[in-house]
Amino acid sequence: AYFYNEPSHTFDEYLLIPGYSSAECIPANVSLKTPVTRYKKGEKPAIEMNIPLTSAIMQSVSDDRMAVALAKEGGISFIYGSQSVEAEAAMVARAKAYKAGFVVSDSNIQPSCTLGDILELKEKTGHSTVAVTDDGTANGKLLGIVTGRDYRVSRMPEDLPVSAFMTPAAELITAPRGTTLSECNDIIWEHKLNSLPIVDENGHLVYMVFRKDYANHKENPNELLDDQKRYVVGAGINTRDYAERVPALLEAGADILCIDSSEGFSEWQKRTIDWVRARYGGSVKIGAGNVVDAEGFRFLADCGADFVKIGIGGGSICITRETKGIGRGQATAVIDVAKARDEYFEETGIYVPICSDGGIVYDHHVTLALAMGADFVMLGRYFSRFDESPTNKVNVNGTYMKEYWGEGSNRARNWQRYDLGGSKKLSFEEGVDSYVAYAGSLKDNVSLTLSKVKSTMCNCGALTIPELQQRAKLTLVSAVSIKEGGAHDVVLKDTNMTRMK
Ligand code: MZP
Repeated sequence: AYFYNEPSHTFDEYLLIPGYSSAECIPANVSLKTPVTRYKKGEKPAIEMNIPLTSAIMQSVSDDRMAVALAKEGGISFIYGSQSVEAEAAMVARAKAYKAGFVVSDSNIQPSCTLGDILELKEKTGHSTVAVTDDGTANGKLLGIVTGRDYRVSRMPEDLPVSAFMTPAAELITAPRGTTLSECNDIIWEHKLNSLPIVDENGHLVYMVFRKDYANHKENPNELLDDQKRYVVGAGINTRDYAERVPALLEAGADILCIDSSEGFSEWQKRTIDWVRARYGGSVKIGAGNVVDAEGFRFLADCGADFVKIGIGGGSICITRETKGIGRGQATAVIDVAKARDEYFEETGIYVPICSDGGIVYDHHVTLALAMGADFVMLGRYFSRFDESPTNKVNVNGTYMKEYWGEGSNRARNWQRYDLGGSKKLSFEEGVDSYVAYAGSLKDNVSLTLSKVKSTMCNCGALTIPELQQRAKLTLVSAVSIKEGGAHDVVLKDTNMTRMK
């Protein structure tokens, strides 16, 4: 057996030592832009993110709603693959159909719906506006808009011409009754309207379609858009059914794929990437993983992976280390793989971005992962706590929680993720089913997290992620000094106080 000389460490065992900060080093000057896909020296990556965050390929984390919310902030969601090909492709298509900034409604419902159905949909999705279309899809004809806190159907006085609602100077852009929801979105987008009157044959107003975020829309410079102002959307795949899944996801508009596996140093990943390259060449972008050492990285880089994901056993819901005895402390894994990534770049002139996946507990762990060499991170628990995650918000003993379960749990039954050519089942669990404390909106939390990341970067004298990677000074801390890092030797006034992470 080979024995590593050093123990493997995790993020909590490291601290950053500040470097010189010039007067320029202020959070407002920090750029968090980062590469996502491989590129040659002197060229630009095909896909970059404006913030270094991706959401985990998990049932309890990444669906179409999460994908849109995260892309709005500048990151990428990888929609979970542990569902049928059709269901995953439909989620990708819904996220891609969502036009940046000017979507009327992202929930559609059939005309036979009851008020109860609408309430249920609203509760499930958190949307305040629901469009009723004749076939329940965005391509169906728009029959009405149900809006407002009390879900009254918005009816307009029937005998008023639409011009009565417009200021004389306003350009009168209307749509006829029967316009589809998608068409309304297109018109709203094209003319940058706040609202679109739907009129009958006599030019009388039937109802108004409002831009979804009419009240508080502000352009976000970080928004991650590809062609045609659509959000960038990722999707998970497995090493079994890629011949059916990949074409369907690409057809639905996925911009980037990622092989979702608990252990990626395998022939199965090579076969999957080979198949994608043989069929699509380099035009389809595909990440692979997970690995925890230089050998695993080099294998996947040589296979042609666009990015490589790092992490085994560090996820908050993961019990792989306990059940199978495999894994490595996440910090050590990132440091080792980052070194291999840099050597690979030196040797081949090809930069293969790396993603630290799992085990981020505190916001400063994001900064540590980046300082250790990660180009971006993937988070599950973090995103599962937000309004936008697909799971139920439940009240447990007076506290709001969201459900969060691992892909290797009995609940998810994602056998493909743990598959090493065996039978189509999970033989034993590698993940748990859990609750996480509900934390509000993605936007508010991501902006707080990133403000902390930027602030620490300034302490290290870095205005970009590559500068942070070059300049960071990292130190291991002893168990005793970890204790020193928290509040200590004082009596906390609020004994139930949950300290802000
Ligand atoms: P975390 O952000 O919750 O700590 O970790 C999320 C990561 O854990 C995922 O991106 C994935 O790599 C991993 N994961 C997902 N399900 C399991 C499991 O059931 C798991 N064991 O380890």
